[in-house]
Amino acid sequence: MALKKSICILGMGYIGLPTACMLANSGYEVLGVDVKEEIISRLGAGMLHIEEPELEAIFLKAFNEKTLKISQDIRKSDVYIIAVPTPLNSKNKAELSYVISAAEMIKGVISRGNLIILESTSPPGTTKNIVGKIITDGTGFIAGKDFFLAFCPERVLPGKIVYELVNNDRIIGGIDENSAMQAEKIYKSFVRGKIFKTSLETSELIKLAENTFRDINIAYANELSGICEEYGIDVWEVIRYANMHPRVNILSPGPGVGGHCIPVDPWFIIENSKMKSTLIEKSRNINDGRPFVIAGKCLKIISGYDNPKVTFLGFSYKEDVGDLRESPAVPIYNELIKKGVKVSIYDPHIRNSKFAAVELDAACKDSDLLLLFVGHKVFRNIELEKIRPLVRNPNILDTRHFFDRKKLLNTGFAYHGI
Ligand code: SAJ
Repeated sequence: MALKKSICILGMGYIGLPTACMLANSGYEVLGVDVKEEIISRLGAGMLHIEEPELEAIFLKAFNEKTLKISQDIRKSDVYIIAVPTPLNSKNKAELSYVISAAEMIKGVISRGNLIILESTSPPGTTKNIVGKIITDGTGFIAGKDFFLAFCPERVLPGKIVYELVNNDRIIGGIDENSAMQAEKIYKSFVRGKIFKTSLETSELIKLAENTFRDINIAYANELSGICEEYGIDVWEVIRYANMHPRVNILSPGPGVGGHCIPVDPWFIIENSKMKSTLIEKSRNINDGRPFVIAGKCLKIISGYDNPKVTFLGFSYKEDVGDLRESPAVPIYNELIKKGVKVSIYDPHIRNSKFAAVELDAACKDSDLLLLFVGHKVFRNIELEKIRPLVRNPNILDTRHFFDRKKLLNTGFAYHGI
């Protein structure tokens, strides 16, 4: 019997781990590698370290069937997939040190004919000039001749990762056609969406262009909400009806743009570009300013109260996830604390964090303002009539247009929107 092809995935985070499970359940021998000991020991004991719908089932299948193994050390494989973080540094540039150390690890074990795929979102040129170059400098192997090199950006939505990994279309960039074809074979084992092949740099920019489009659109919605407020017009009604036009799709205003991708990727487009993109930068600044606008609104609402208390309903960066990365809730929280406001948090999705939430009743007790920061589905079960007697002053600031204003007024709360 032919030996199964082996794949080593570097980075066992939100993308690397689900991808490892998919491949392990699709006929490959997979080794999941991470440098963090606590991640390795949890996964090695058959326990997840991240919350994501449907992930546990596919992880346990691969883990129990031993097609997915976990290790802190890299091992010789046929294919190497890099899925490590590429955060933003203090100068708004891509921090590529994790990509560099992953490539250094691969350099030590790579053989002729192997395939390397970079999945981490990166500025154009990274796959060839960083990953490819490290391998060539260390081994003399030439990309496209001695080994295959591809970029295949992840495009899945946190909260729907497992579904979207299978069903989304994928873009694959290769240093040459053969590299793209080799990578396509790997993804075809579990992807039901279409797969499109292009050049390395094009695929790198496609990923950034998608998230930047969303950032600019949200910045527009946020700016529109400020303008509507000035005119005394309901921004949600404007957007709802404008979006009925067949060629308009304005996203929603909110308390800011969080997560590890949308607030980061627009900077990757402009970091090496000589053309000054005022649009991309301005949109980033508008969205980064939103938490301060919301904190200002909170302070205005509670301005007449002694020793005020604000209660966050939701604290994660978006609905139905426990992910706190770049959550705009944090700058709002800090701003309120700085102004001497007492703050409590109710977010049933958040665990193991210094912002770990208390129960709903305790969080709302003696509160002067409930700040609906993110509209988790479970919040639909909150009975505001029962919360009303617990609070000191019945105010709600709804940053997501989550509550029905009329129904809310019947519960005795005052409604404040954006
Ligand atoms: N947000 C708004 N208004 C909106 C939509 C979102 O304020 O109308 C805010 C959210 O509350 C959140 C932030 O933007 O704080 C980002 O949320 P998101 O749902 O727009 O995106 P992510 O970061 O969870 O996932 C994005 C997705 N990209 C696109 O939809 C183009 C996903 O497909 C990518 O795979 C992911 O980034 C990534 O990893 O790059």
